[in-house]
Amino acid sequence: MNLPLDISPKVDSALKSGAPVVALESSIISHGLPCPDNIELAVETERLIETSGACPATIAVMDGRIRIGLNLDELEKLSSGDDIAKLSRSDIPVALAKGLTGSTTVASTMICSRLAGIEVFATGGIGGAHRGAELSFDVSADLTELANSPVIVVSSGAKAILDIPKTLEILETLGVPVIAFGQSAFPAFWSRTSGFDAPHRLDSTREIAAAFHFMRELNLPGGLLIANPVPEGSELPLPEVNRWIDRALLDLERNTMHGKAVTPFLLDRIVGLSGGLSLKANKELVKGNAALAARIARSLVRFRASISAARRKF
Ligand code: PSU
Ligand code: MN
Repeated sequence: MNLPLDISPKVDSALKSGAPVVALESSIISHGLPCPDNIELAVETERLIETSGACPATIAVMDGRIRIGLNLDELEKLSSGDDIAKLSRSDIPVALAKGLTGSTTVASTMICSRLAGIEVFATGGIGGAHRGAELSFDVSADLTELANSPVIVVSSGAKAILDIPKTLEILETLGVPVIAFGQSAFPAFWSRTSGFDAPHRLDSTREIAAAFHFMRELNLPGGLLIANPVPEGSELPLPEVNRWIDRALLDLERNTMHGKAVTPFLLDRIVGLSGGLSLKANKELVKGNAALAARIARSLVRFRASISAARRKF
């Protein structure tokens, strides 16, 4: 492969032996959460995936090389530097050309996962259509990437700061299967329900593995979006969340912020407005998604083994 791509020995041996692997993004570390909560969560999430029987692989670009599986020093660097670039799909080729260091968003983590052969990826909430997107045209590249890269993205839905119905409409147009896990409602990041139903509901990780298998067999590009609600005890009430969001959006207008700075600005403002409650919920939902992603990765291995066993019989 003519790419500066390094897979850590641990992740490499897991992939080669067909063991379950779960990718993790790094933009959430550098731009989604304050320090030191970000590094604590990054380490804890990796540990949780390990104890759930899968190999964690945090992804970033370091000095112009795509890195799959980071060590503690590297995670710390991404958690404490103010000058870490936020790299989405359109930024990756330039970052490699310039030898930059940057954190990967959902979109670019999907691209790197595909390159490494990782099929399951855990995050917090995906990007989507921002409120007012009909005027600003601010729609995250996460959505188009879900239609392109074959990865199961385990999230708590789209971030509640976004326009959820518009985001769901775009995903439908793109033909991305959006699947709520264990409930009908599409979750809203810090809250278990957004007030809108997800197009699909599945209740077992085996069914998710089967859906992904058939997506591949149908030769459909792209992945699945799994929407896993925040754990019950950590949920924040939607009406209160919406008050914080409205206030943060007013501050955003005053700051005339745009582009990739918008999402980190809003998340940070809401941590302040909620007195840290949103941060606590964000950490718990990421851990919940990591644990579910590990179960899905294990189910995928088992599902494939059962299919090849069945094939051998006939
Ligand atoms: N999940 C979180 N916090 C985050 C993100 C996800 O709990 O900060 C990041 C992801 O990297 C996602 C990005 O891709 O926010 C969306 O940014 P934008 O809206 O600029 O595309
Ligand atoms: Mn945007």
